[in-house]
Amino acid sequence: MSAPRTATVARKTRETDIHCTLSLDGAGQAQVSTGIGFLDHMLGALTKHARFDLQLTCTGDLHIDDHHTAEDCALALGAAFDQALGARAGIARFGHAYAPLDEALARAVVDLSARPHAEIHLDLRRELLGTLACENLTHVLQSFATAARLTLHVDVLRGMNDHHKAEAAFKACALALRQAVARDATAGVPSTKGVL
Ligand SMILES: [Mn+2]
Repeated sequence: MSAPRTATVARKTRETDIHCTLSLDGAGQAQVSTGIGFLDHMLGALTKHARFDLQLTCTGDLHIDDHHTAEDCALALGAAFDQALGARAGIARFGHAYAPLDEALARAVVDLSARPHAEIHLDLRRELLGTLACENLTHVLQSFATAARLTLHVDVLRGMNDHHKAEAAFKACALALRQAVARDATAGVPSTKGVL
């Protein structure tokens, strides 16, 4: 039984002040307080279905808008994910999953490649979900992929309700990430290059 993979990141700028502790080997417990309710909801769903544990608090410049808070929380979470993974040895590396939420269906495909790349297609039609701009949901997933140094493709394949579509997308990401970080004792460093 290996030690739980955890990391803590503190990130402070003139725009946001964030404390984030992430365990990749958790029980799905989230204590998230970003000041943006819908973002809390999405990060809670991600944590729950990836079986991470996440404590994240942010004090951000929400008097301007939600952009800096949403982006910086994702960057802090991604940095914690990267640190918790360490050398990326002995893990599955790849994961893919579909998640439905009623009429909505989302697919996420992840490669813990150490090469940041995100293709995010959420097909959201509303301007806002709660106080979070829908464009910033895309930005959150892109920022997470960048800081976590992973390749992430997310497609909402169908759906009518934007809340459903967004939640299905984060659940699919969670399930794919859970697969990708899973320990695989036979994997070594799972790259023909010998390094990730
Ligand atoms: Mn930005």
